Amino acid sequence: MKRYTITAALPYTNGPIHIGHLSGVYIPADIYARYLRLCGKDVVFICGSDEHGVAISIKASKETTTPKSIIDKYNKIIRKSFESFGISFDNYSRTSRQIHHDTASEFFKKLNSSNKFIEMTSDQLFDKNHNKFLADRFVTGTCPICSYKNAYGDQCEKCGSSLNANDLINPKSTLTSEIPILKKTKHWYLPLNKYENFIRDWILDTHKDDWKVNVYGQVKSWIDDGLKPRAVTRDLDWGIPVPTKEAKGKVLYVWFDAPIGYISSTKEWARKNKKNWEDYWKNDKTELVHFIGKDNIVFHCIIFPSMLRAHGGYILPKNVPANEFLNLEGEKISTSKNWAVWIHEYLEDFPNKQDVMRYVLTAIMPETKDSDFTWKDFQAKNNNELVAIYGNFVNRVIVLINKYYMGKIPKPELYTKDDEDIINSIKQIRDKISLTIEKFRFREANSEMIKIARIGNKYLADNEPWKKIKNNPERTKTILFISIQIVSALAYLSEPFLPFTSIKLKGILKIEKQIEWKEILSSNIIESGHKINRESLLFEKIEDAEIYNQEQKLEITKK
Ligand code: B3M
Ligand code: ZN
Repeated sequence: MKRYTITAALPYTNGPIHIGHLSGVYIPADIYARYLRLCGKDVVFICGSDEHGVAISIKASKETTTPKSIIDKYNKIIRKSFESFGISFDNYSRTSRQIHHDTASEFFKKLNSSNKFIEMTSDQLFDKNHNKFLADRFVTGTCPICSYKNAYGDQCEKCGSSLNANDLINPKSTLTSEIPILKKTKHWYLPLNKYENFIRDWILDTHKDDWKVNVYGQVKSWIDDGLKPRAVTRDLDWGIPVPTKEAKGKVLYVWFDAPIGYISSTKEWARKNKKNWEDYWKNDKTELVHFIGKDNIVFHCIIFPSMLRAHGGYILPKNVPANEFLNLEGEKISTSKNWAVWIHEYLEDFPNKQDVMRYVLTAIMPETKDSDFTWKDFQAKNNNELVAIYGNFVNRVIVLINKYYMGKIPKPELYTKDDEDIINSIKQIRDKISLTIEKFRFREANSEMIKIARIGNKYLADNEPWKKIKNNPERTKTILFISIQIVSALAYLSEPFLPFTSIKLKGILKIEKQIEWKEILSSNIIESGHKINRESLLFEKIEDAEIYNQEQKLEITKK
């Protein structure tokens, strides 16, 4: 049985998550994991909270509290948002846990003892008033690549370049706005320059056709520019202590420890489930896939793979299907400006409408370029697609079977070519969904899924069973028998996209059996004589007033 390790970027626990996170990372990863499980594959779907790094210290000082209370607070909120949205992680860990500290420390020690690092003393930015070195987000300045004025010491959010604090032009401390001085300090560096050929052979020479253009392009431009040694330690007081005596008071760079979090989360899961974690990380038959946003490409395609390579024994990702960004009402989502649709707030305003948001975020997923979420489009997709196509088709079939046969599935008595054609076309869609999901084209897969209901509606409209019930009962029975097979197929095939709806629909149909994906519709899913429940609505129309409220909520944040 084929084995898969699927990871989704570990969210920083310095704030709640919003629709951009879901659309870019967690929904595609969840669709992929659910689909593979339905294919009978051995899947572990891994995530957890990223609880180190400067972003967390900064948030703590803003809220005048400790990093620990920040991570506890947001870990709880984020975990709940994922759970209520049906993101089906097999394990959601935290990088503050002992198992992770141990795993990351061991990893560092192994690289250190096999001389994979270089140790260098150099001048680093230092804030005299706070008596602190200014790494990563503790310093901002002008980006040397795109001239954006507020780039961070580790990354420019404008052009996406990953930076070193010393590269910034006119650096300023974010603690005091002071101009920092330079002070000498020693750090451990991974000499990425030594891994250039490895990355070139592995990605540039072999993955031109099966990796996404945006991912391949970023890797290529990094390699073309030439890689430099990168520090994996920091002078900070929040993080995993560097496990060597000479590094007292220093911690591991958050981007060194965080990806190891995938490994420690897998270990934690394996321990709980009596599995061997190494099967998922060290067996070259296992496919490792990282779901991330575009700002994380360099870490997952260059730095982490180089770490794994330096360590030895680990598999490399088979693919890294990074997405672009989602905008909101035409503007960049911004946490600091509160320009976002927060998941925990959405759930309060629209309880039980997780699938609606999942559907919309899949339909507009920023797969090849940035895309835009608008509340009006959200409403239109709900009303014109989920209600008018999916819900309507299912409802018509369930109502008619209840009305004509008291809910008992009729026996088909008179087939026409049309019936066979329709079943074949649904089977083709099933295979098209497989193909597109396997190629990470989730938007297309989602639109194929809704096509099933569209075809079902057309079949009903063309065959008009309600006009035949009196003078052609044999034909009516067959049409409704075929229709209920399509409804059942939809219950299975929409599961990766609309997991809550799928459960609800299976409940109405009273079907429980497990069917492997490629077997769906290869025989009847539901038999004559089986009794189904009465109809109940799968989707409700969303009124203008509800949309207006959401738009107002955003308007207010602009003021
Ligand atoms: N926490 C960055 C982010 O949320 C980071 C991802 C870690 S994945 C190992 O964008
Ligand atoms: Zn820039």
